[in-house]
Amino acid sequence: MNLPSRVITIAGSAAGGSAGIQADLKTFQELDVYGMSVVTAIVARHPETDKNVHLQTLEAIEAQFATAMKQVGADALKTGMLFSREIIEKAADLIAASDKKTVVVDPVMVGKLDSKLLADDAIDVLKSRLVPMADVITPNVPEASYLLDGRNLKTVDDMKQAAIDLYDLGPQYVLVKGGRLKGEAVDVLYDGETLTAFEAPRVDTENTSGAGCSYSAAITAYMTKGYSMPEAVRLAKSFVTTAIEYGFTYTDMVGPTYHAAERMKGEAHKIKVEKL
Ligand code: PXL
Repeated sequence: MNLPSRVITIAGSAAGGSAGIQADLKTFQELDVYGMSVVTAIVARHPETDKNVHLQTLEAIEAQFATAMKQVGADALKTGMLFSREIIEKAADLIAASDKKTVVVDPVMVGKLDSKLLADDAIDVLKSRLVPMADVITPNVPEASYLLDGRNLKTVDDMKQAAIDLYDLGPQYVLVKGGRLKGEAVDVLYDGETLTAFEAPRVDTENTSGAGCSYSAAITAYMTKGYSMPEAVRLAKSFVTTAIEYGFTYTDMVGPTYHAAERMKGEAHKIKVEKL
């Protein structure tokens, strides 16, 4: 039997199950990748104290990584919510010391459910330590803007320039995701030479919690299966667009995407790919 490839996500736990570690693991499972997790923080609002971000210790983070590596090993590593300078540095040290093959860095900053997922003083270590290790970084428009000192990004042309400038931080690829702009959902990939646009129709829904996590998890999964970066992005965007299309909610809160949609509905979205 060909064993499934192995991915460790180093990210936050989203108790509601729509985003973070939970979204990553659901995505890995859907794409037949063996998922493991290193929980950096637990995001869960306490009804009385209102505390929402519960950081894990560096010791607990290191122990989880050591356990996953020893028990299974990894073909790829993905990072999500890391929150603090110290955790970012720890994640960078662990990645540097491992014989990793693929590193996907999702520079998570703010969740759809109002939580702040990156400390104000942590952006510089994210840029200087973690981003340069990445095969790909996957910022959405607000994250790309923050990584570029607050630059205003409104159009696909702005996203193109952002991708070019973020490439200077040292990753192999930059994917700027335009889901938060108006019109078609256009994402721009840059590899230092070529800009490629990936376009999907906009889905009219509020239930997109964790869409970004799931998208970058799917990119990671497809990369471990040997797809090139543009192919991994196209397939992952198709996966997440179908998951968004069938997103739902159980309550009056923003709901999850439907991770099983592609499998259960037997549908894959056609993504328009265009060299710019
Ligand atoms: O969707 C971004 C995100 C990432 N990671 C964690 C989250 C969220 C959003 O709520 O809770 C842990």
